[in-house]
Amino acid sequence: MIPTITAFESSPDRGRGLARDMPVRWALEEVGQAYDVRLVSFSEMKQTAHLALHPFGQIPTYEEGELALFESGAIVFHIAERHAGLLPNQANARARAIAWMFGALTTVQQPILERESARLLEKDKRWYEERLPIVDDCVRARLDKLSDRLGDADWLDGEFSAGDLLMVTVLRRLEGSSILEEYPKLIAYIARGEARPAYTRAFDAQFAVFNSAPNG
Ligand code: GTB
Repeated sequence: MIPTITAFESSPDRGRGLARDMPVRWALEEVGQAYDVRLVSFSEMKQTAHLALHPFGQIPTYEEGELALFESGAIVFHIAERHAGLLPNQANARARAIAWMFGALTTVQQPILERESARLLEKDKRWYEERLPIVDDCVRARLDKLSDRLGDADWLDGEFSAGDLLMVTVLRRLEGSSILEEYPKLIAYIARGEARPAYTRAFDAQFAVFNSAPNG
């Protein structure tokens, strides 16, 4: 059965693959599962039909027969559990890969999103100049340890896993920022993720949506 995911009809990231349909597309490509995409507008996301799929009125969603899922991490986990290639078979290695999935989406992503929202929403606040170095240091605290742990390895724990897929996706939110330049090992790690053929297919597919939009 071919699953259907939802994605932005018109992504505010202008085709940079930063919206959360990207990790889902990437996971599907990694395991060789074909998928359909239903594009939704911002207003459609808030209507009853979409809210039945996603309680918070967001993308992505995932439909497969009678199953409807929301949350990109849960969707990637579902795909990784149902197909070979994204989680190791050995029980302890599998548990560790799952720990990296949670680590990416919670411990690492949280300060990155906090920094993003400070830069986006607090620029004109009187505390902004004082707050920015604080949120930057919170990001650095995570990246320091992540970079140390990765060391010279290609991936976080042996073979590429759903943990790496989500970690690379989260780190990409920092691409183009000066903070990432302090971490050459993480830049190389992101580049390895982006060089995977499955990543390229997923990126191209979401870019094609942006490119074909009327004002794309
Ligand atoms: N925790 C959820 C998940 O991982 O699935 C978060 C889902 C989410 O944030 N969805 C966003 C959404 O639907 C799109 S991806 N927003 C519409 C709304 O809430 O009304 C987040 C996103 C949006 C834009 C950019 N960008 O422009 O760079 C990047 C990421």
